[in-house]
Amino acid sequence: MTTEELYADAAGRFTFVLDPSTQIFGAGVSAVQPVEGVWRLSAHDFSGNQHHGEGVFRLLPDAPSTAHYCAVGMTEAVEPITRVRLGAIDSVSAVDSTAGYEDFTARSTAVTAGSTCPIALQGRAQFAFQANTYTVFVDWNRNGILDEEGEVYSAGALLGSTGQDGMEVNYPIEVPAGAAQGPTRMCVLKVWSPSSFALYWPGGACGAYRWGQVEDYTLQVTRSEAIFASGFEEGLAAPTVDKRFSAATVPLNTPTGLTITLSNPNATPATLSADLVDAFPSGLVSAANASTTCTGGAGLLQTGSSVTLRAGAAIPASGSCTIDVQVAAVTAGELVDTIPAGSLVTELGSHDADAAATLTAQAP
Ligand SMILES: [Ca+2]
Ligand SMILES: [Ca+2]
Repeated sequence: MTTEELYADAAGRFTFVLDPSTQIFGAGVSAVQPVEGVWRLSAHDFSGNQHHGEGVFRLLPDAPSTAHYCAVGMTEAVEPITRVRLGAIDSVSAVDSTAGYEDFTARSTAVTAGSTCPIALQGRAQFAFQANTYTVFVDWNRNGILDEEGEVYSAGALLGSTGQDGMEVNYPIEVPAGAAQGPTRMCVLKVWSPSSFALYWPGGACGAYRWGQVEDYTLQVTRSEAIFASGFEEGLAAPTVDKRFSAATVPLNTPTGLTITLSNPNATPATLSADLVDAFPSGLVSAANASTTCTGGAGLLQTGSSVTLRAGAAIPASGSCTIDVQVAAVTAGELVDTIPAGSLVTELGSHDADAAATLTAQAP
């Protein structure tokens, strides 16, 4: 952030630039660098009107991947994690370690999607009155980002442990049913808190913390053996299709919006393995160019009487995307536009109910 005066542009927007000269300090974080992680920006109005606002944003690496996780470490003193147990992992490490980060990714265990895996954590506090919080991050969707929704576990806190007295945090880690298969990064972060009355819980797996330690492990995620006859694995929920017109009743030859919403309840994106075609009923025609928020693939294909989302497009994990098209009725009466069950085919399953919407076109 510059130290010069800042002026809004004609639209009233400010641009703040975080760079290595930006001086930023915060509770539990002493980063001068704009490190990757969760940030909160708070603005106050000094004119006496008591206006203020704030928002949370995240700094991410340019190209997050499982080959490049953001850096995390300790800037002050190392207070080690001394033992981590989860499944086949029983990882004992030095109580007097001086490494803020310990790479134990070679230590791994198998976990099954949809199961619960208890984790037990031990570590050393500098003083008997000191509390430490233990936070576990798991990159369940294997996208190179460790601290998304459903990937952060505030596992517990210990007060004044020596790291060798058997005191431990116990927490049940629930492996999401939709977790991606394969080697998956787990990060354990232990950080100092002023006391057990003021526990500090990190929100992000990136950045520079002051006192504590970080250890990385590998979870080998497998899905359960049960396979449905359709070839889709148990534990996955099929994507759904919803469609609606902007207006229920319109005059003839008057454009109105048609929105098709594709939703995916799974923790991994659902990629279309076949074209999704919405063939309009007789009497309904395209009135303007269609657009979509579904990314990937070859985009949309539009004709006068249909719109198609091409194979390769993806519905975001635990989210949805839409296809929007302006249509108009050229014949009067009730026009029912249906996408039959099974038309949306993705690698995570097909939708299992007809999606229909009715437009009533009124003759003048
Ligand atoms: Ca350790
Ligand atoms: Ca992730």
